[in-house]
Amino acid sequence: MKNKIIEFLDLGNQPLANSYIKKKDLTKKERKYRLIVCFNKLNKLVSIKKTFSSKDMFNNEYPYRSSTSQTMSLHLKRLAQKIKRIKPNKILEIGSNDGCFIKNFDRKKTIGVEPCSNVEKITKKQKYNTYPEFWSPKLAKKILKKHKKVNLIFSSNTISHIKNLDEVFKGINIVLDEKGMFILEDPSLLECLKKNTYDQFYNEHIYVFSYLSLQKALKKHNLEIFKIEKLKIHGGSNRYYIKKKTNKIKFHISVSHHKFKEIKYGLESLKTYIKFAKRIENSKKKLFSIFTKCKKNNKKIIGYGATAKSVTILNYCNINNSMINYFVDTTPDKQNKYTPGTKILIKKYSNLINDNVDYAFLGAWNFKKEIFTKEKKYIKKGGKFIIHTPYPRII
Ligand code: JHZ
Repeated sequence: MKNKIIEFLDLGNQPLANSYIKKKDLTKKERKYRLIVCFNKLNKLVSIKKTFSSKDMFNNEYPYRSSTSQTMSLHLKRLAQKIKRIKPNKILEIGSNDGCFIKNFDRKKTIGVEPCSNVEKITKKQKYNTYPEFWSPKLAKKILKKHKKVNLIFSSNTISHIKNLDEVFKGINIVLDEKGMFILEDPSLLECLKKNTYDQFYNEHIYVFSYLSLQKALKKHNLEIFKIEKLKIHGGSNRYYIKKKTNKIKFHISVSHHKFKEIKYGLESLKTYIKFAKRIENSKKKLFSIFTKCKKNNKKIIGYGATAKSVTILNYCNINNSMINYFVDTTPDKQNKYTPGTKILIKKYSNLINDNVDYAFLGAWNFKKEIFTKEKKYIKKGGKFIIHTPYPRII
């Protein structure tokens, strides 16, 4: 098939998400790239065109901490409780971040893999067995030698960040017990398209998986998805339960249901992606006009949650520090720095009412429920939020 990889969405020039700028570096030239999203007609993978080396993105200055959201902590705690019931001998987590998941288990039971050494230090200090390395077949062999085969591997919001999926799954095959399972959670392409959350695309998200694309990538390595759970986390994700082909666990009905839904929505067809791109162009215009109207009326707008995702939105929609006064964020490593590209100051979270905020742009829209509960008083006093999904509006 000629031209099997088709570019369908151009999100413009973008800086690297998560590369928050220190005050002293504000005048330095930022590294930028063209964020183009592609659809591979053959293997159905949706991916970004320009990728960066893992070391460029995940190093000893990585700011993101999974534990900063109560929703995420609770989500992983609940999964841990479920896993405890099946009594695995060992749990290996790929991308263990600050231990948000592994801390739910006995230290002797877990192995964490986290290449961002500043984050890995957190779990190491707490005496968790963690490797400050990138996941690879070489590391899988090292782990196998030391710990033998494991019967549970978990990875949340990590596999879509690794370009070479073949190496990922080779590693899984090395260390996963024949009767074990690999649980993988990542944003759902179907939900991304339905909710117009184009901000799921940025340099770290090399792929946004569908069941259709993931199962094809796994098949090459004799791995199979035998159950799927739809999750609300991060604006709509899927939890895929994966086994070795030789393992005779029965396939759950959720797999065929999910497959049907994806095909029905058109995830196999280029037309669906072209329509999505048109919706995103309109979304950009609408969001920009909301900001300009608010500014014309001299309203104070701040950003709430300086997410990696919001880097895509702000840079694509040309919303900068003339429109947003500052961001608030609970992550210490982001505070007193500036947002990539748009150079908006990120402040430590403070009360929106005392700060006389009129509108808060919801960068962390995926934690809307948690944030709206926290900001009850602000909302009661007439404080509003600006959100871009499923379409730009004031709420
Ligand atoms: P959150 C990161 O993306 C990067 P981001 C990565 N690529 C990925 O896939 C996902 O995580 C999982 C703040 N916040 O989770 C904390 C508040 O300030 O949506 C965080 O900075 N107050 C690995 O950055 C940000 O918002 C709050 O009340 O898009 C949330 O970031 C809450 C709830 C959050 O991921």
